[in-house]
Amino acid sequence: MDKVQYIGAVLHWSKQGNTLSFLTGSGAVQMTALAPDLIRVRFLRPGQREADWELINLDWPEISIQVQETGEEVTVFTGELTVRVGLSPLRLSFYDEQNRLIGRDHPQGGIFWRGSRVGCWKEMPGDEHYYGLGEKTGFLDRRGRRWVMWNTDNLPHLPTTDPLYQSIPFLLALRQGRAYGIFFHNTWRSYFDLGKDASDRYGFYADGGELDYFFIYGPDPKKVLFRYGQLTGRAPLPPRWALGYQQSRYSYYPATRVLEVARRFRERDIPADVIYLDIHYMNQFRVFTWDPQGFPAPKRLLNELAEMGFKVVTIVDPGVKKDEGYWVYAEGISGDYFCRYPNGEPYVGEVWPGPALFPDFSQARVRRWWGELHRELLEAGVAGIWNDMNEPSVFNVAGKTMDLTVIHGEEGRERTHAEVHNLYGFLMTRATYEGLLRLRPGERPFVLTRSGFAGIQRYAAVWTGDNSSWWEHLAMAMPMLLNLGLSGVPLVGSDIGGFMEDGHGELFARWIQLGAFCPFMRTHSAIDTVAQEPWSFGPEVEEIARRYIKLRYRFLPYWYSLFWEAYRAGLPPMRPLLWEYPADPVTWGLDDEFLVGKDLLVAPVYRPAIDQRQVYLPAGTWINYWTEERYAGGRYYSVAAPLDVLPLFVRAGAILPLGAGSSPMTAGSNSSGNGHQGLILHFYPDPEVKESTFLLYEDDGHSLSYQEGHFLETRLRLSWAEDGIRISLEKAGNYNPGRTFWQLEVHGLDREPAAVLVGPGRGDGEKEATVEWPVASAEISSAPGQRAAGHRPCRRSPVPLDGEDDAGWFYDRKLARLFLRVPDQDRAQEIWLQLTAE
Ligand code: MIG
Repeated sequence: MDKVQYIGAVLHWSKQGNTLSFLTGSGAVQMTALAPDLIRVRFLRPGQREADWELINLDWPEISIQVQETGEEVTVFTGELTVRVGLSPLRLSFYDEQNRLIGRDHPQGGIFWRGSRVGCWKEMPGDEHYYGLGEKTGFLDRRGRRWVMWNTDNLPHLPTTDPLYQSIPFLLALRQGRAYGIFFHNTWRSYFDLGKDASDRYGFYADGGELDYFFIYGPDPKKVLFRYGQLTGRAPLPPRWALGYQQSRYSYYPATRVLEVARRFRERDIPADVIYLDIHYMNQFRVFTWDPQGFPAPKRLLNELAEMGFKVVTIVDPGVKKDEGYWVYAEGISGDYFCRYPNGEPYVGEVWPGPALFPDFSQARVRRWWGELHRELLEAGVAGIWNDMNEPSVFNVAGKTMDLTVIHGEEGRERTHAEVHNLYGFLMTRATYEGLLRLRPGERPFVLTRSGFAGIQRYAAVWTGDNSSWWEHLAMAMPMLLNLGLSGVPLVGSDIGGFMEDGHGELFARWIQLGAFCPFMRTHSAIDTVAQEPWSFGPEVEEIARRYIKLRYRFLPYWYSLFWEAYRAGLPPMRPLLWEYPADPVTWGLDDEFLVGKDLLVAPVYRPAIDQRQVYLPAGTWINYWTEERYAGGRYYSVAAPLDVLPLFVRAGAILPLGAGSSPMTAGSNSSGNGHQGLILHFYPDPEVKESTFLLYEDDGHSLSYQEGHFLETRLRLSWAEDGIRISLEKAGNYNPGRTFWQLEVHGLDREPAAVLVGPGRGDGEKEATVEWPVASAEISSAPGQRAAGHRPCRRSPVPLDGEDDAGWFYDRKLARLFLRVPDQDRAQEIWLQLTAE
């Protein structure tokens, strides 16, 4: 057994541009300042080959750094960070602008290696908390365990089960309200030991490859994720329909059954956008084929579904059936697209179709071929692709996956499966995503994946695989999805109702309530389990499902704007409370409630027979979405939660763009194809909140033209002053949603305004060309100036506005709410609710 070696003392150091190189007896350590808050550290050992997986963005504008040497230390100043490099032995310490220690190599550790294993130990303060690491079981805070990065189809998901399908070696650390991140850029089997080996240190190490990590400084967790998104890529906007409700089953079979399920949704007035076809749609599990008995006329089926407003997503697994008469297999053999053993024999593994071969997605030419294979599916009308089993999962073998000696890569650039394994799913979704993009240029691809790696957000949505219909898994979905979000993946969800085992009504009701506020909302269940459609558990549960699915659709404009924020700034729409309240110790481990955006707090019930639950409300005032009751935050409340109630709170000062009560049938395909009908802007003014903003984002919902600037951003602003409430709407961008009127509802007004004045706003309307921290959508600018000239009184209506194309306002004393309609204008608009007579 090799002995652990530590990095040792620096023999010589030098500086080129923003990179410092330190030579030790073990190799060279390179430290590069990519940005004032982003430091890359690499340990280069003799004879090592660089990984080049296009996982990270290395295109950073050069920044200026200052370097100082004192006897035993080299100090680097980036403007935001001070990095002190101890020379004997080599140790890194990171300090903030106020010279407070953020983190440092462990005094007895630092960079180490043993044979091909390589890693780094860091000091672990007793009060530091850890998040991220992708898809893991357990609670929100990752501290105290050793976690493994090795994509595995591991069942069932017990509290101790690790690893699962996704590996995302990104750690978000939070201490006393201040955050930093570590991204370990290494695809080999790797480990994050967060205090298991010793209680005063944490470490990350891999069984091969390089020690290559990025230190990202906050102190705001949003800033860490912003940089992480710049480094590993951001999620493109999903097609709007992918945010709607989706129904799946392993498997809906045959075609008539699919139609029957789809029809039931429409008959029962339950909105849904997508229906999934699991493995039985294929001819004996041959990918890119249709079962001739069950699905004799796929085009006709998909047409009929499209007429009902349904999109179809089909599953595609990586294993290609070994069958001489099967064209995909034949093409793969003649093109030399499959993975091979070092001796040239193709690798064969047992999966659904029996013995199967596995495409080598690490090669660009193979990805191209695979992408092209989707042509017929798309021509038949398939809207999106679901990639499963792509860990890859292999039956009846000890490691549940491919042999580690199998070779990937072009000649001369070969890599073993041990190095490529964690990337296999990522590369498969890349092939799928890029294929869909080529086949349907200009349209947003939709890919759903089980397996992935850091950066998976660039190509796919992620669902958390085979959970079970257990209350424990309803509870676990929250920390799992929250940490996936903190690992840079915004479009995530768990199988609603649970996949394995038999679901039941109470569980389904509670799960659909949670699912309505998860980014990706899909019900799915396994073969041989009880049916799990919204109507499967009797009329009471059906009514609850209908209500919460409709609520999902109401919140779509809000969700959609949050996905814009995810695209622009890498911020997750579903977020733990610590995201917005990092200095509040209660939030550090809180994972049975969460935020959607900054303005909505969701506290699902996750145990049976509950009609009350404890809800922690953080600082500020919170408003019960259902009752409009107001609560002072900073403490727990016991909140009523009978079976049909999901506790839901709105932050005082919030602005929520919501769909009108009559929800569109589908997210992506209402009459104008953009889902904008019936938008209502809800304002929740509060005297304690002087000003708040929300960036409403709109576009065509399906094309890529937003990347060329075809979108509309409306900056909504709400401010409270002595004399009244000001609301302003500032539009920027060149997408026209065809709106003639804005509809507004102002909540919590205990008296009728003396007057409502409407007029032009200041409207600088400037668009920023680049996104820099702090991001525009998170920014709160100075309060709008005095009321501009030219404001006119708006007509007060003594009766509720009836929806005619007419401006006016109506005050409902009982609801304490003001309803307002104002014509849309080209310029910025300002609305002034005069609370005291002038
Ligand atoms: O071995 O395609 O996680 O969602 O329904 C099971 C059948 C293979 C696993 C997926 C699940 C899917 C199932 N698949």
